[in-house]
Amino acid sequence: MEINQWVDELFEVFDVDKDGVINRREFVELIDCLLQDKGIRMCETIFHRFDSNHDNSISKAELKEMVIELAL
Ligand SMILES: [Ca+2]
Ligand SMILES: [Ca+2]
Repeated sequence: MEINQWVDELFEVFDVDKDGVINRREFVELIDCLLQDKGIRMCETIFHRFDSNHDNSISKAELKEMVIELAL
């Protein structure tokens, strides 16, 4: 998935009030989703996005990629 498309999807999901920006409350939800296994669809998407070798787990290297890419 191309990065801008990925960002668009993240934004679409987490800009809950659709005001075009991610506020702190929305950001907390985003990070909450990214960092916890809540089983919602977006988490699945995130998981598959960063499980580069598709072994159904996130290795330290893959997590590093995620942190770099998402600038966490
Ligand atoms: Ca918003
Ligand atoms: Ca993996």
